[in-house]
Amino acid sequence: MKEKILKEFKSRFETEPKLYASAGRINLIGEHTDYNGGFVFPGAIDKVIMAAIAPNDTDKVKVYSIDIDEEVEFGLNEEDAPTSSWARYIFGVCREILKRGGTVKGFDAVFAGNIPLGAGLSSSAALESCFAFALNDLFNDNTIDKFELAKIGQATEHNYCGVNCGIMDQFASVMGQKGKLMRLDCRSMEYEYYPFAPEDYELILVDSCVKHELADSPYNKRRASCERVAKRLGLETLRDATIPMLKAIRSDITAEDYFRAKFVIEEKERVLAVCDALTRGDYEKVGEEMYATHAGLSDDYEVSCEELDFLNDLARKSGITGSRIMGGGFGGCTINLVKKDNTEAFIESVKREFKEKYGHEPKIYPVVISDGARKIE
Ligand code: GAF
Repeated sequence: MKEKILKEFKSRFETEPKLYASAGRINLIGEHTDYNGGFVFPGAIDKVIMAAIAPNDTDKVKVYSIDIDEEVEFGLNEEDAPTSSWARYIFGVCREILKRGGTVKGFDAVFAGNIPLGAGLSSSAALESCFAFALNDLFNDNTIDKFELAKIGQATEHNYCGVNCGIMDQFASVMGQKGKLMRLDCRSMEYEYYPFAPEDYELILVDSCVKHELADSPYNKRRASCERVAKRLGLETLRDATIPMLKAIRSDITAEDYFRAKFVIEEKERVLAVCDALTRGDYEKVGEEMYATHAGLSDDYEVSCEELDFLNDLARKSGITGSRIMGGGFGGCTINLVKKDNTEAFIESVKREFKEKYGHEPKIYPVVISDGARKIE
């Protein structure tokens, strides 16, 4: 990918670029908890967005996307927002840096990626993080704190892309470290790295290839439900809510809001249970919690779909340790905790049975926990 990007850059621009990359992410557990002040447990993966970038001594940004085969040019003022959705991520990052008093000048860039789009692996967060990291290096002497780079990506989603997301994806993409998952407390923003290299288990993603699209999706409605319940409870977020508190207001809120909040409260506890289990090396317990998350995401939070439920049932039937829908939902991947001895048989049966039912094989990605945003020398 590096060579392809550099070659493309040379064919379009005269300057000598620097190379940057940032990663997609997985999340072991803790779904839809980030914007509720809860805990998440993500890690960066070995699939990235990579960009070659060089300042161009103008006030214009010129970016070419190799994968989409499109070049977009835009200025750096608010009214210069491009229409192309992928370019809005980059424009948003520039604007958010400028709004914080940082520096962004004109630049030329070429980028490409190998994060499957719409698979729930946060290709958009990787794009934001890659450019935020690069612009911090190129124009700001790396004075913007890394956590702030994640917040810049999140603000880009809110203000330029129509997704009221939490901080998890951008955090994982920027802060990820090889071989380590991270437990992030999305209220205090404190985080801890957890080495994740079980001897007998591995993580496998099964991509249903049902494309998920969070913009204008029910994602924002889920968040609004949670915020309504928190407000009704007199809390800032659902972080301090409990099931008894929720039951006490059940008759005052809609059934839909009740079940959304119930999922979030239970999920918060599951993340803590998984942290505990990991410390003890109890992967069977981790797996149990993953199945419970899936059930909650499907029945109470209603962000699953037929294909993902089918994949989850299949994993359970095949005796797989843990399985659940991963990320925002509405399509994309399941994440599976699989005993290494079972991997081959699981992949074979999941491909066969899914194809029999839906006419095409799901895609399989082994998870390699890797570094987040970085400069490539
Ligand atoms: C999406 C969002 F971008 C994240 O912030 C998070 O809420 C996730 O869905 C669900 O856990 O990836």
